[in-house]
Amino acid sequence: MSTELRICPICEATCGLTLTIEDGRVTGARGDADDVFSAGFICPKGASFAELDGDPHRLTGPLVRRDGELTEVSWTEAYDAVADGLAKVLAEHGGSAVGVYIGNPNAHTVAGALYGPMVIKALGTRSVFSASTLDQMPKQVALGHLLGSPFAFAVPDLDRTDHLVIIGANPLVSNGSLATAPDFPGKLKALRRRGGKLTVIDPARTRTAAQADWHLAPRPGTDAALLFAIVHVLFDEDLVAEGLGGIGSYVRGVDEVRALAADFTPEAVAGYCDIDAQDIRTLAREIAAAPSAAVYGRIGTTTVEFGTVGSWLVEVINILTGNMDRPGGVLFPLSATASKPRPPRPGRGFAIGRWHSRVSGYPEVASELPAAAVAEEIDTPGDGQLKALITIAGNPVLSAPDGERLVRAMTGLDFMISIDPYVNATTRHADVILPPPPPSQSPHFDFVLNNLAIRNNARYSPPVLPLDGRPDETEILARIALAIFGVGIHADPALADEQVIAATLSKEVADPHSPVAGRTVEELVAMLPDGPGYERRLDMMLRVGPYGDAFGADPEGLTLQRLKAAPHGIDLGPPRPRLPEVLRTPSGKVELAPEALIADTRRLRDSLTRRVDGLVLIGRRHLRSNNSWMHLVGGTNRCTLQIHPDDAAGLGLGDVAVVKGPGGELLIPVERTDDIRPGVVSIPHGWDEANVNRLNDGTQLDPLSGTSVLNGIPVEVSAVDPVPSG
Ligand SMILES: Nc1nc2c(c(=O)[nH]1)N[C@H]1C(S)=C(S)[C@@H](COP(=O)(O)OP(=O)(O)OC[C@H]3O[C@@H](n4cnc5c(=O)[nH]c(N)nc54)[C@H](O)[C@@H]3O)O[C@H]1N2
Ligand SMILES: Nc1nc2c(c(=O)[nH]1)N[C@H]1C(S)=C(S)[C@@H](COP(=O)(O)OP(=O)(O)OC[C@H]3O[C@@H](n4cnc5c(=O)[nH]c(N)nc54)[C@H](O)[C@@H]3O)O[C@H]1N2
Ligand code: SF4
Ligand SMILES: [Mo]
Repeated sequence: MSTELRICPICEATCGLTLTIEDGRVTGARGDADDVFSAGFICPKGASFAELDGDPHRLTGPLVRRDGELTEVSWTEAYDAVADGLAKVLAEHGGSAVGVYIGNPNAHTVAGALYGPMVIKALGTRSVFSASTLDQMPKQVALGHLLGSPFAFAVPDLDRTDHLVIIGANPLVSNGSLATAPDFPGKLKALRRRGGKLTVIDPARTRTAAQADWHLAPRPGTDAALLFAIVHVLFDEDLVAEGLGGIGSYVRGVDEVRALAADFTPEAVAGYCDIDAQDIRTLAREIAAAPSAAVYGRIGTTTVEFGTVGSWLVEVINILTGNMDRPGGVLFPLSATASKPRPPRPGRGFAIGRWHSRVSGYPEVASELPAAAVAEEIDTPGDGQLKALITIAGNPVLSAPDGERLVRAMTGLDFMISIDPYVNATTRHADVILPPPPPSQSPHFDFVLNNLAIRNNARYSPPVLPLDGRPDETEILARIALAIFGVGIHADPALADEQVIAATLSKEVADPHSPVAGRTVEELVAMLPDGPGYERRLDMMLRVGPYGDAFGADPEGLTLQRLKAAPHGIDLGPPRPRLPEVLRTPSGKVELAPEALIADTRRLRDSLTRRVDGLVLIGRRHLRSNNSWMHLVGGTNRCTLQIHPDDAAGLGLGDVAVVKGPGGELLIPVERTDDIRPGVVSIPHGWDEANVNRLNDGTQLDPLSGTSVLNGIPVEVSAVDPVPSG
């Protein structure tokens, strides 16, 4: 028996785990007490690492469709099938006829961070879809308009804040998102121990809400109006922070926001949000009065009708109360693989709609089209129709609206590849499934999530166990890219890495502000360690990064070798104020009142008077599951309809109900609970047998971000008659 360290790849908290290894496989997992970032925390999902890693349902080899059936083949045969299938589509229709769907785990794998983009680039396709438009894209669009960069996430300073306002998130279950923080439960307890306050705004009394000092339960989909009313009170009662807490000279548009907020009095929104006007005033005063405060919005504020407006207003409140870019408020992390900050300079700004989707004309957002549009782009004939699809770590049939249409569409494709360890609702329609090895055989570095970490850190896990004769996921994706580039799928995958390294370093040496300005690419390449391409790339990124050794120029600086010598990770300190560095607007300032948001404010104002009757649907997550796939390894979660007992009684529900939405209906067991407010029902997503997203026809999107409305959908619930048993 031995132990090995491995960062958990399951959720955004990135906990360090100590794995027990017996007979060449993982048999247990516990929190690594010496991990510089997570200090021993583990949740039930991480604790099931061994079951997940050794899950017998995981594919061990590739499958290729032969005579209609997915059939086990050798890797060589599978690669040939990929090369042939792609070559046909590319020859007849070009790379633009190939769509790519990027799923959530790409944020958690080395392959997803470094090699998925290569496949997209090779295709040159504009039909890129991802889980982002089922998730956080509204936040990115808001940040893009405000700061000029859709990736400049400001994260709540959980360790130091005096008042944390959580809106539309349940981190005690999700372990946090867009705020990479192990041990959220411990951090919330510490907040209250140091005399801080926790406010939770959520239509359900979640585990997080149950811990709060104050829980407000609005009607789903109304956060933007609620937040606007808080902004209104900040102006109305003269609560805007003097000098905006130090960033005043970097902010323009305050007066425009004041004017926009004029109509959103607490009294005007109270009925719409179903929140007492006085409570809104109190909340605004408390946020303004706290020595520091952080408003943190997640899924419940983004996957809604006014997702981008709501996400914008979260930051507007943080800015107006002087809490942006200061300790205790919200701060911009600086990852070890981010590019080293250059002197502040105006940027090109941010715009959506550089191209539009073919069928519905949806604008491009951050180089993507809405996930809700995949099916129509495949099943609508005409010029530019998608003929092939590559899914990488995604399950859009269950995750996106109207999966049934997507299934029908996929069966009409000329060719489909899925890179996924499981046969599931999506991948079962592929012509080729290429399974990555389990996490124990894969490397780990958080290229994406370190940009969201509440404390800067760098940690690297090499593969814990040797590959059992199969390719790494980085190799699988590199080979697909090489096939598309015309180099050949059986070429050395290292070619792809060396090309990226040469291109990146050429740019660096030519940039006068780079730490390696003026040096030669050859010299730098020669300094990279022998090893897998992903390690060479990681070393390169670290060395030209903010903490790097600048290829020897700063002998104290970070290299992969140093990182490997620190298996529990290297702490890089708390995020420091650095707003001027992240600003990329043409004005070089925070644009507090961007045009696009001003325009959408009108739509919000008009909706305030809309009559609302009937039930609305929201989602929920389970401690022991992850989106559509972790309940595959068992667990105690249940896919039920949660409903307030009064609503259930009023509808005369039995044990099972029929739920009807704009897109379809489903039968589902009923769970009565007063943890959910009347007028609201909840169903978790990701369940094949009761796919909640079939209730959604996919036509309702937040127009600024192309993000599906997944929370706040009107539904009808009725009893099944006669009530079936069980
Ligand atoms: N109604 C409703 N719908 C929702 C949501 C909601 O709250 N309500 N949430 C939305 C959100 S936030 C998200 S992020 C999306 C998720 O949407 P998706 O990303 O489409 O779905 P996941 O269920 O995360 O699917 C992950 C897939 O990756 C595979 N996988 C796991 N590990 C690996 C790996 O290491 N490599 C590869 N190649 N594959 C791997 C799994 O088998 C699975 O097929 O769902 C969205 N859908
Ligand atoms: N255990 C577990 N952890 C996970 C996942 C998982 O499936 N399981 N998924 C991962 C992924 S992909 C993501 S993106 C994150 C998401 O992390 P979170 O954003 O924390 O996700 P949820 O737990 O769905 O919390 C969303 C909350 O919003 C509430 N809500 C719904 N509608 C509204 C509304 O209109 N207004 C307000 N104010 N609240 C609303 C819901 O009741 C719910 O409690 O979690 C990640 N972590
Ligand atoms: S909180 Fe997330 S990263 Fe930490 S052990 Fe659980 S699943 Fe893994
Ligand atoms: Mo997500």
